[in-house]
Amino acid sequence: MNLHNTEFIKSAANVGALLKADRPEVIFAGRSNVGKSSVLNAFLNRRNMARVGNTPGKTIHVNYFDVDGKLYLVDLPGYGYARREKAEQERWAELINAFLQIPSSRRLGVLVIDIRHGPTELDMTMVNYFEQLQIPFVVVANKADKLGKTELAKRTAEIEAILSGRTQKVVVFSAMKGLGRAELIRTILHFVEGKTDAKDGVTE
Ligand SMILES: Nc1nc2c(ncn2[C@@H]2O[C@H](COP(=O)(O)OP(=O)(O)OP(=O)(O)O)[C@@H](O)[C@H]2O)c(=O)[nH]1
Ligand SMILES: [Mg+2]
Repeated sequence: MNLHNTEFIKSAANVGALLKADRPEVIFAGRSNVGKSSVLNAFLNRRNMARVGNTPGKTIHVNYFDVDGKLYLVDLPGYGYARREKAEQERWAELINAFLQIPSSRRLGVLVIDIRHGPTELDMTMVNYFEQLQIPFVVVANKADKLGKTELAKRTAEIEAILSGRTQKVVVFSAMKGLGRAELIRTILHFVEGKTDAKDGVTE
């Protein structure tokens, strides 16, 4: 699979615009501003594939990217943006619910949390969503560059303890520094193709 051969397909703003899940999907979910788009870009080693914003929670869109005609990467709108109006929150819930309920045989969730704060209560709601719908998920503990060594180890152990037995794995990550990228690639490709070695048939 050639990760370079990725293109933006569609930004779905309403339920009717969502795509059929006719191939495996990797779904990036998480709190607004946690770095979902940045993690997606880091995964692809592309600077501007998914839009990275300074104003969180602005867009309520489900963004689809096609990887080599074999996989969809899906950037979900973030949750928990405090200043969002109620009508917008309802629109978020409707879109996410509709998306998650589209029948699909192969879906992997990538739950992006902030290594300094997560998992928050809303993150645990997302965990419950994934579990109810039997979508396996990995946790990307992002912004690791913001912590020192000791604090990093402590926070990682805490996150692992809270989510053990529920997530496939916790990947310590920094979209800014590229930390954890190889592990995330390995994990995602293992899911998509059943391959264990990230270099196996992959063009990065
Ligand atoms: N220091 C640091 N900053 C990061 C990291 N990842 C993302 N950021 C910053 O966090 C902010 C939000 O990043 P986005 O990727 O837009 O976050 P998002 O979750 O996609 O946000 P929404 O789409 O608005 O929900 C940006 O200013 C990024 O530069 C990281 O690993 N380390
Ligand atoms: Mg984003």
